[in-house]
Amino acid sequence: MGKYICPFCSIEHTFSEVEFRCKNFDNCEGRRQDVPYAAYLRISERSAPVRSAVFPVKKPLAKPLRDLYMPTSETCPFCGRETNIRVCPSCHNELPEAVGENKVRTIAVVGDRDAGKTHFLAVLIQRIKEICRTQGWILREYNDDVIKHYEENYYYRIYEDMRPHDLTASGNVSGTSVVRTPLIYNLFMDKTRYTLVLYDSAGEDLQSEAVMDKVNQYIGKASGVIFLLDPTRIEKMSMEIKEEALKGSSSIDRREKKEQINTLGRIANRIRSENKISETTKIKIPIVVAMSKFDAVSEIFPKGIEALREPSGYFDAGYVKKEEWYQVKEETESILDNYGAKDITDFMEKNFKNYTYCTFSALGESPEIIGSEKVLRHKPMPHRIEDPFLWILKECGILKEK
Ligand SMILES: Nc1nc2c(ncn2[C@@H]2O[C@H](COP(=O)(O)OP(=O)(O)OP(=O)(O)O)[C@@H](O)[C@H]2O)c(=O)[nH]1
Ligand SMILES: [Mg+2]
Ligand SMILES: [Zn+2]
Ligand SMILES: [Zn+2]
Repeated sequence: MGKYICPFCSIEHTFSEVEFRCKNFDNCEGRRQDVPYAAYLRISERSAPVRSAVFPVKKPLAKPLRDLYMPTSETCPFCGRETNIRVCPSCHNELPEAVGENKVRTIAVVGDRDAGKTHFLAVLIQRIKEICRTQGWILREYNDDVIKHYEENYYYRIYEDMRPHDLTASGNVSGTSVVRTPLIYNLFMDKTRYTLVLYDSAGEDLQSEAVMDKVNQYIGKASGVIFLLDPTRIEKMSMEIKEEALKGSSSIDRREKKEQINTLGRIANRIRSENKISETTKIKIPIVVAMSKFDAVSEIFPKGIEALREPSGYFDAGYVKKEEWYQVKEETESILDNYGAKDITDFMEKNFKNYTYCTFSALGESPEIIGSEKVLRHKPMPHRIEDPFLWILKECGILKEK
């Protein structure tokens, strides 16, 4: 209690350490080059942008209250104007309001290159908005930057240009980066407001623990992790998939593909080192292994795989149905075990306390290859894409299970 983790730089602070930014953006005398913000952007001090003053609270709250409440406003020591813009003392980014109420939940979407993370996030947001409409909830972008970020880096390409996304560029660069910019939403459910912070990752960055240390700190601090597993990379499965579907469902050469278990291993290591969890203790952070690209593999699955073929029943219900979830988990796990991915299920069992499995498709069909281009014949037709997300919300105490 009384602490929060910055959704931008992942550094933990106590409530009383919060700082404020002057609202007098253009005329404040305290305007100067914002060096902590430049460090967050990984640009040199010299090129730091000039922004209005950032300052700590003048009089901290009395000790017993200090850990209970986050200060809500302060006056600028330079121009005297009152401000309620709370910023992180480490990176100077504006903090979502829910930070002070401990109602921020962060979800890390991870997996190898080409596993489908970017398409998953692009389509998931649309699907969650649909669910919210049926339930009378609201999912709203945290600010205009998020609207722009989502539209430009996730939405337009597949809903309007009808072309699949390129693989995501590494976040290990200076300046702004798509993957270092989280997607932040406010979720209004009944009378409660939550802030959801969704992190995409570049599979390329997850190939090295040294890079992960620099750009993927959020993984170890996340409220939940979604690990996307690419079925077209599970050898026994890929041998049965039609050539055309296989080609359309992948952007990298077969020889470039790495074993997915190794990435899962690095994720576990990252969580262990961040939270000082020993090798012999199971990790408690909820994690779901979500098999992507179901459309490309559904044909090859044997009889008995039934729940996975049905649309998700949580859409109308607005809660996680225990029985349905159990079937989804069992069927996915049995597919992994039967198609030679038992290394994954064994690893999960050994390393995680709170884990589950599911299967989804973001696009609903393989992109088509025309000449040297990949195109989408239809707008995304997702299948069970909400499942991993809703399970994490349940584990975070936001959604009910019945
Ligand atoms: N058949 C099928 N293919 C998909 C689906 N989603 C993604 N793909 C294919 O997988 C490729 C990679 O998807 P991305 O979402 O870019 O993968 P990523 O995990 O973000 O990859 P990195 O950014 O490199 O980490 C796409 O270009 C598509 O060819 C899907 O739902 N069905
Ligand atoms: Mg990507
Ligand atoms: Zn920060
Ligand atoms: Zn000022």
